[in-house]
Amino acid sequence: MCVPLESEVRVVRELVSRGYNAEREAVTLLSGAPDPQRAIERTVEAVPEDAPTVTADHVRSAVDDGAGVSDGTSVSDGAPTSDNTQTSSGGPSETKGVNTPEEPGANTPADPSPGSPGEPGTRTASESDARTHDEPGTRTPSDGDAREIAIAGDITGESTGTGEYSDFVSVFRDRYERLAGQLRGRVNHRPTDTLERMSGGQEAAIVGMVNDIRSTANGHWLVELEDTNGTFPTLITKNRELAGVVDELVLDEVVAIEGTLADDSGILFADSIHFPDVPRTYSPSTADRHVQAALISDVHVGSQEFVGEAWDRFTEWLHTAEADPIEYLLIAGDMVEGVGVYPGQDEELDIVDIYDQYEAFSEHLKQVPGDIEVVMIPGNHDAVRLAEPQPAFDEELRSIMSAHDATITGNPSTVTIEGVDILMYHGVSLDEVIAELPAAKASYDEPHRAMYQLLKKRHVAPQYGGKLRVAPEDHDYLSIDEVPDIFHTGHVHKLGYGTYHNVLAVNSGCWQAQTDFQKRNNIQPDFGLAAIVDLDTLDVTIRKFV
Ligand code: D5M
Ligand code: FE
Ligand code: ZN
Repeated sequence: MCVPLESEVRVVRELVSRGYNAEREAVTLLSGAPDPQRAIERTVEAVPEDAPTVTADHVRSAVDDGAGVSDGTSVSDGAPTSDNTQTSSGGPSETKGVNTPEEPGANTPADPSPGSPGEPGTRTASESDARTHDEPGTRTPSDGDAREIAIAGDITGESTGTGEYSDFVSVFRDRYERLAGQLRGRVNHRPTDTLERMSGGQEAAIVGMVNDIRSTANGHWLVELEDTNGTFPTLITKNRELAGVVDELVLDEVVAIEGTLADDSGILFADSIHFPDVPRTYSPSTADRHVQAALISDVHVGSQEFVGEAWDRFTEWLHTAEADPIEYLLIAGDMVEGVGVYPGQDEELDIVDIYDQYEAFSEHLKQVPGDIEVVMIPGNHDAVRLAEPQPAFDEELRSIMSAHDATITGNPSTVTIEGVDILMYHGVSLDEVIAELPAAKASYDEPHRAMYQLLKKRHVAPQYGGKLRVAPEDHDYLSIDEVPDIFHTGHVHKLGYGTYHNVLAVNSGCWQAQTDFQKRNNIQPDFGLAAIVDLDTLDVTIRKFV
């Protein structure tokens, strides 16, 4: 029985073992064939004895002769056929919708019959040409003419921080100014130092950073706000509806509290709390044409738990006609497993040298079709400074990962693709938001709800300190100045998505099976999944590759 081939790397290895070199396009065609093993056999038979290199033409002629190889109807002898996949090469299953998929891959996939134009999973008839007629299963490379990509809010090359105390003061001042600016027009606020001079019983409002949250002996809440003039206490009484909002507050975020001053003007009794937030009526921008982006993160190459087979299936699928609309691949950090990230991590390393890990990652990235535009930001396992904002990979790492000519930018960054603003952030703060907030508002099972909180607070790292390190810079790169159309994070290794005030939030899963740490903590990671986003509608489809 032959071994199923699931990636270009394996196609290349197979050809090399038979003494052939191959043109890149030939490898792409072979790995995208419904049955790559059989396509290789046919091709090798068709290559003239004196030709050392397998060309794309060789593959095409072999595939033409070999009935059942290219039409997507054959079932390969070696490849396992799964009950809910639609092609013999092990195509992924899908779910579609705008809520958290309860069970990704549970939906019935499209009918596998080839050649019926317009049906899901089949290339549209209007675009068919001689080549697609011959090879309905293979990706047609896009020429990239319609592509537009721009980056904003990237720290790379702009870092001014020297680590001095004054830098921390300026980054906090800037955080306050940016977020307070979003709130000032909405309330009739007063500076904290003027409030105690006002006469008691008056209505007043404060725009401030949350400096302290404490419960009183009577079960009320004391929330101290700080502005550039000083601090002022507010009281949120337990029997008010407002008390339900207190559990959403975290230290260092900026809010406005409106209320009534006590008789002695020493405290403000809160009537309402305002977050910088995203307007409810926000109307996201979309692309002018049907084009898709695949959103992933946390590849963790170098870990013993890296799921290479799922990755191979994913990249193989990207070579099929079904993935034709995918012109962008966004990777939100943790390309590699890194070294020394957590105590005991070395025991689970497959590749112990960080540069070797990036070499291996680069090989995996080469499996992605060359016409797909790749965008990458770093995460906490990557070889850049840990403190956020994190700059993009340096020259040495870029040269290792140069094969794909990816757009390499900092964490966080706003990447504008065909008019759609995508805020990419790795997501270390999500751990903190999930730890601080009640499960109904943020949990590992619904990571997108934790993302909603970041949008509401208009800051990707609202709470300073804890595990998350913030680098002192002259301005705050972590505040969300402009509302994004899509917010993409990773880090928690759980897949979840949904919309918050019309902004699409997607937390991608990972490509790493359960680690010892996760086993001990009973965490079930979502691995081998890709979120495919239609940039013209912001619809999401989850594809499963395990
Ligand atoms: O993060 C993956 C997820 O698992 C994220 O929620 C942090 C958590 N995690 C994983 N390992 C540890 C250890 N050893 N301590 C604390 N938290 C951990 P990632 O960035 O991929 O490690
Ligand atoms: Fe990770
Ligand atoms: Zn991470």
